[in-house]
Amino acid sequence: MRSSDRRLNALVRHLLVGDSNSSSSSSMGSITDSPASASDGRDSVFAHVVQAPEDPILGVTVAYLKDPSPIKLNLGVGAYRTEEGKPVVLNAVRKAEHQLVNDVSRVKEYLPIVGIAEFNKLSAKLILGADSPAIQQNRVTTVQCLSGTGSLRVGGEFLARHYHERTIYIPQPTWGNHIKVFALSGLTVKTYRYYDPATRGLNFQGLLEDLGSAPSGAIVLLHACAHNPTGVDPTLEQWEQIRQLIRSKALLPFFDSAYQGFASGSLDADAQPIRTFAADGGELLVAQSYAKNMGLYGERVGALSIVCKTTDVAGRVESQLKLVIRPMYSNPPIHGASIVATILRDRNLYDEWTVELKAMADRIISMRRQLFDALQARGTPGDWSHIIKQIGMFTFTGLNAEQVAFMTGEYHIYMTSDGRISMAGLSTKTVPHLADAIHAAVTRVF
Ligand code: PLA
Repeated sequence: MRSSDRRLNALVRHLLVGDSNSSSSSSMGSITDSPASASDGRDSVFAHVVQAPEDPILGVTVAYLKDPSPIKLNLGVGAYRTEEGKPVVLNAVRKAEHQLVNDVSRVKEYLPIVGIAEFNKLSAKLILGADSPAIQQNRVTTVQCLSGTGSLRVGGEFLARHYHERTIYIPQPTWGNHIKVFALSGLTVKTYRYYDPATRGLNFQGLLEDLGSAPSGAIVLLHACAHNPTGVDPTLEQWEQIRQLIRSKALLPFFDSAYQGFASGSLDADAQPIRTFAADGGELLVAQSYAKNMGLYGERVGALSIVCKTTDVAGRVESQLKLVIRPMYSNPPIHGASIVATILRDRNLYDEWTVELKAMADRIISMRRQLFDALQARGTPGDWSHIIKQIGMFTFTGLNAEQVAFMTGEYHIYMTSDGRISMAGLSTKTVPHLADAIHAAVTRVF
């Protein structure tokens, strides 16, 4: 029997039996009157669909929202909060938005497939530097994408279609979504050693060995700064060695820049590794996100830039990026990218933004110090100096999954099961609660 017939029969059977709770169970009811709630689901065409697990990061927020406890604390997703624990909209963003809504000449037409041209130019300048030779020589193509994730995905699909080596090496560990984004783009995902749990620092030797034995031409995903989840970045000297290795083996660097300005508080300092790669004349990709540094999380604003050897190549690459984007989401949304362009083009707004950005980075750094001091004060066993050594939004605490579960169960503290905490979600008021929880976890749960 065909499945449509089965469905029909099931509905008919149901109607004949009747349903006392249903308002439409009269003998005159047609099958289309049948309320959805009347089915037990077995007749659904989707009956075989199994429940998927929550996302390991965004699912933390789902669990947090369900918890009625007044002391609950969400240190899962990397989203900036004020000292009062509130999300912020930056003043520079508010002012830009006012300008935009007051400008009656603005319309809601479709954007071009590659987005707002001015936004793209300004984004390339922001990441590669105002004096970038690659920009001056017109060999960078930039397309507006849906935040960092969308930029990575568009870049991944372009590479899977047009690049000769389809293997991408990602650091171990990395942001969990990288694996899925690149695998679904059509690339083969492999890892390179990055983090050493013993030192809670960089496994530089392992990194060099693994990239050294990667096949020539392989793509290498690099976190531009503020590595997620470890908070461990190479030094500038180590970056230089990485660059030489990558170039000598003709590997293709793909930078993920989700935290420019959030690591050091300086947009230029955080972009330095990318700029040294661009300065050697070689090719690279970079995915930019404005989620964190402009606080535009839900606006989904980002850009993918591909630095090419020549203007001609860049033009052809862009033509192919359009073929990736068009069937995916056709063209990007206007509002968020207009906010970014408004801020980046206006000296005063730009300056105001950089001050606000620095204040966010500084608050995170001060949370590191406060948490470290609080653990010292409690005499919590272990060396916690990595809390102040690591950089960016996250501390990779070294707590194991059982300790994390304990902290959630007993202290209502929500974080990813790998022991990562978002320092940006912490405040002076909540540090003691977190320190108590960590102390209890390491002294009671092994
Ligand atoms: N790349 C890295 C390294 C990230 O950490 C994130 C976000 C992104 C890209 C994507 O950001 P975007 O698409 O919002 O621009 N990571 C967050 C959020 C902050 C998330 O998981 O989506 C995190 O908590 O890890």
